[in-house]
Amino acid sequence: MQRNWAEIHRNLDRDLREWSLESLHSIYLRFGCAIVRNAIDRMRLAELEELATGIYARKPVLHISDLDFSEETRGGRSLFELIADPLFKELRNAIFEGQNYSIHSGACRRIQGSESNFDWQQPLALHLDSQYHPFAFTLNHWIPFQDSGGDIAGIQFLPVDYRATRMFCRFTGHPQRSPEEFNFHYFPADCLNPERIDATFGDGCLFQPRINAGDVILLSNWIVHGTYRTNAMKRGRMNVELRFIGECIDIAGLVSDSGRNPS
Ligand SMILES: O=C(O)CCC(=O)C(=O)O
Ligand SMILES: [Fe+2]
Repeated sequence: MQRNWAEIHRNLDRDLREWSLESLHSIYLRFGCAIVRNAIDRMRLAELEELATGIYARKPVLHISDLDFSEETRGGRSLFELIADPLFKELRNAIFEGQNYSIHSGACRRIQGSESNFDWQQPLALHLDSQYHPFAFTLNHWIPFQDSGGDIAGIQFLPVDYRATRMFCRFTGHPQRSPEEFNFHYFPADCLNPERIDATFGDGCLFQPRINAGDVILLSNWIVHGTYRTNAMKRGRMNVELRFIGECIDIAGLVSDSGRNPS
């Protein structure tokens, strides 16, 4: 189905002050994602970036966790400070209405630039986090330390609601072949090839925003996404991911454009 992707991308991308809880919750349900611009105090972001750089210098692993920040600062600082604005907690409560939720993880990741030569992670191909993580609905906050998606590798994602995404990925809840690493045997091998995505949703469906220091992207374990890096993006990027997990694979409240459940 061809949709007006440029308009959808614009609609889900707003400044913190332009979102209400109702508009953010409803856009997140409808498109499986949203961008909240200028949601983080820059000083706080810069302080945590400096701490992250220091921790990584001593500990060259793929991901450093919120526990590392806690140990580094004797319990003084946490990555979760980045989503201190009350809107984020209100959104969590709305999304997980009717079920309990808890912190799944708080972590940093570094993605290699096209011409940098560190031992950072290579760009991630399109995936669902549920191919790696539990199936229970998980709200992810993706937060870059630098302005990214321009000169620096950003992120891309397919703004489609979580149940339509799950159907597109032909997820049935049952293994589809003998066990593989993580949960990959629950998904057909070719379900996320870019041609199939374009053929199903139309050109321009993937959103590859410029996403700046101070902005937050709301994603989930049921959204198609991956690193967005072109050859022009020479420098590496560091970002934070903050995840909250519920008890169920589903969340309440999803209705389609026509007011019916999309089935
Ligand atoms: O940061 C990236 O490039 C990919 C991040 C990702 O896959 C995630 O946050 O789940
Ligand atoms: Fe991911």
